[in-house]
Amino acid sequence: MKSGGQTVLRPAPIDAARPLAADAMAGLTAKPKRLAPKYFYDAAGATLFDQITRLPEYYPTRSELALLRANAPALASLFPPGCALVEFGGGSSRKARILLGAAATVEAYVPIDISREFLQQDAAQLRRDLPRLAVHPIVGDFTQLPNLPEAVAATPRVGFFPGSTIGNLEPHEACEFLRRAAAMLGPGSLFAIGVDLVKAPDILYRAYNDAEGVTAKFNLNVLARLNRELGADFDLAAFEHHAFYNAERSRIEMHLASTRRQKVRLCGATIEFRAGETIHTENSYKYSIESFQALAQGGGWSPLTVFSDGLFSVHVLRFAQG
Ligand code: AVJ
Repeated sequence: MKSGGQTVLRPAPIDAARPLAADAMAGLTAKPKRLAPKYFYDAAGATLFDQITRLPEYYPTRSELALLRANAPALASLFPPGCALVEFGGGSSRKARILLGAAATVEAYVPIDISREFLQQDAAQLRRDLPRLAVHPIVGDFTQLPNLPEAVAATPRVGFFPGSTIGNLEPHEACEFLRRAAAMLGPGSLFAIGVDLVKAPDILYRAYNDAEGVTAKFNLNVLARLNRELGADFDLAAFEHHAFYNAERSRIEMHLASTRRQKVRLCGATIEFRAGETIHTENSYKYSIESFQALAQGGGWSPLTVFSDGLFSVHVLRFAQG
């Protein structure tokens, strides 16, 4: 901002210890430039993602909800009596409620999410709707795998990781996550995981390039967030949403491409962009049923059953040994 030739400082909190500032700085000074997909989800990003889940082109949410509804009794019949349902980074209990409604045997629900406010609201509503259920929300990043609450220390566990969020991890990270989830959930536990499937590239392409441009807004919102929270000066009109299927690596890639040569200020530094240079903002890995089962086995889990409609899959895994 300029005023009478003087640079007016914005009230930009500059704190390298803050994960967003430190990560944004590291990612935007790296080659190639990148930003982690977890930063999409501020309040505006969560609203945009919610709109994505209702787009005609974005099949994953509809497919997964239908699979959960159709197979909830079969899934629930596998749950150990008196178990705790532990949900990783779900964003809302909407999908867990389908399982909770079919499995009267679930005693406790432990949602793990990064948003405290959201978790508390959701937990309060769930306690009203299902008074017999003990709800123990944990504030945390699902990849950090926080300790489970004392109250479920002696309870058999069922993990639940819907939404194909596991697709944001590199396959070796997903394997490591599954290994650590096994250690956290313990021997004999089950794990239900939603995983998007490899399919015709045009279907995948459309799911991330919707006609309304909601996914483009969602992608660009990460730059708006850096402007809002870090006082950066990204010109959103000078970046374009790029999403494409990388068949060699079985993943959708999302990028933000600079439409021209430009400089952006961020946390006291100047970030330079060449015309066409991109920021890599997301990978969304797609698996076949077999390739995900092989990954799960590498992480210590045995495939028990899988539900699929050809577009999306819900895997049920068991952790046999300690
Ligand atoms: C929440 C990671 C499963 O990869 O489909 C949707 C995020 N990005 N549209 C996905 C997303 C663009 C979504 N996941």
